[in-house]
Amino acid sequence: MNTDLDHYDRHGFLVKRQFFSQRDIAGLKQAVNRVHRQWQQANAEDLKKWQLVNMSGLTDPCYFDSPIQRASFFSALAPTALIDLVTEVFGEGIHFHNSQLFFNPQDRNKPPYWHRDMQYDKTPDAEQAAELKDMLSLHVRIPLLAERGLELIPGTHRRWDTTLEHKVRLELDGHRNSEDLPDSILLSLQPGDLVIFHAQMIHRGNYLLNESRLALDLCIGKAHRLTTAHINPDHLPSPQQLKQIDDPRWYEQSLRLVASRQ
Ligand SMILES: O=C(O)CCC(=O)C(=O)O
Repeated sequence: MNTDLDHYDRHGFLVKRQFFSQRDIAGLKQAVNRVHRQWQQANAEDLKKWQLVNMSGLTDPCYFDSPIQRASFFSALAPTALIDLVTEVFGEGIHFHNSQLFFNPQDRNKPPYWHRDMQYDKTPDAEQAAELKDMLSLHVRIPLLAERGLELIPGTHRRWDTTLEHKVRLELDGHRNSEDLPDSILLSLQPGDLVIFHAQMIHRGNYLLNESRLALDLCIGKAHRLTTAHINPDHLPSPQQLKQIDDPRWYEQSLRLVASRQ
């Protein structure tokens, strides 16, 4: 069996050390910083009021001066080596869903929160549990700064919660979602490292251990009725723009899914 797939199947994540060159990371960091600065200016009040820890939709046209600048960002997010790795491990039919950036809250003492991504949708918990084995929703994590910033509970991509996890994650019976949970691991990552993990496994950030944090995250996956509806066409290239993207495979698949919704 493919060792990456074997690791992922057992634990719900895989880490590829120094998958990206420092040159790739420098290019991504420059492009991401440009978007992030614009977003920070537009969201200064909310950043403080809500102590925000992430932004999403970095590919939105509002952040780019020209279609070619945007196309080159799409190319940088999904290089051929990354698409090939993901295809080798998870098979064909992967689409790009969205992009995010995780950073420290202004108040670093804000407690991080354990969650499974879809708990913030309206889908009942029991339905999410039932669908777990049929869903492939992945985070592709690309730290742009060294961090100890991501905590995961291995194995929770294929089993539902223990009683304690359930109470902590959903803050039941007086529990807080920031309480420590058993069997978690905290990843130490360097720029160049790549992490791929299941969006529905139990995970949280860590803001205290990182002086500053800039963790780029791509959401990708295979079509599923609970997730495909949330793809935002504004964050995808136009069909004409595909020609300007070095390796458009993930974006072609997203556009196909969006077209099939109509
Ligand atoms: O890295 C983090 O801060 C948390 C990550 C997270 O919540 C997510 O990827 O959904």
